[in-house]
Amino acid sequence: MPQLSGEYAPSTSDWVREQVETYERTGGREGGTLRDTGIPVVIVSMRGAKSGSVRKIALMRVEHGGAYALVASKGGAPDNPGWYHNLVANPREVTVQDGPEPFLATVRLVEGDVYDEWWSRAVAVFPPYADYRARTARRIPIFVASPAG
Ligand code: F42
Repeated sequence: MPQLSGEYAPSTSDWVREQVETYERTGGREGGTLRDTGIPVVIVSMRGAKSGSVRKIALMRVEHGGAYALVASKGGAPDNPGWYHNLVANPREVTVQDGPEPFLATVRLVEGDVYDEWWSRAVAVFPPYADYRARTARRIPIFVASPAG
């Protein structure tokens, strides 16, 4: 099972840390949705841009053709989430878990028509993304994660 090497540094957000750990412990049988919304999440592991530690987050599951959009919405906050910087710095040190096993992934930031396509898919899965966009002048970055190799 592909795992990133190094020390795991849990999210400083308790509910996220708990969701990540529940999902990983049960292979997604528990902790697989955003609270009681019934909308599925995925677990993304990465290398910290400053710490070099293994960081893990949960994100809404936006999948198409085996690739996944990682939407750096952070609830429409004015600043990007920390994990945005991790993926920019270490785009090949990423795993995505959508079910029992994680897979090694490579991520790339998308722009233009590709961004618009993935944004539409993301809002279709999780309509609140549209509210987040309306809430901030920040352009919400989207990475696309594809299986490595
Ligand atoms: N967040 C989203 O942005 N989009 C989603 O679709 C989304 C869905 C979702 C579903 C379930 C769930 O439980 C959480 C969900 N979240 C979603 C929240 C997401 O998991 C993250 O918690 C959130 O986006 C904030 O990410 P963050 O990386 O800012 O995490 C904070 C809480 C954090 O852990 N901060 C750490 C700290 O010490 O303050 C540092 C984190 C970090 O990665 N640091 C880097 C390092 O080197 O270790 C350096 C980063 C830098 O700034 O260079």
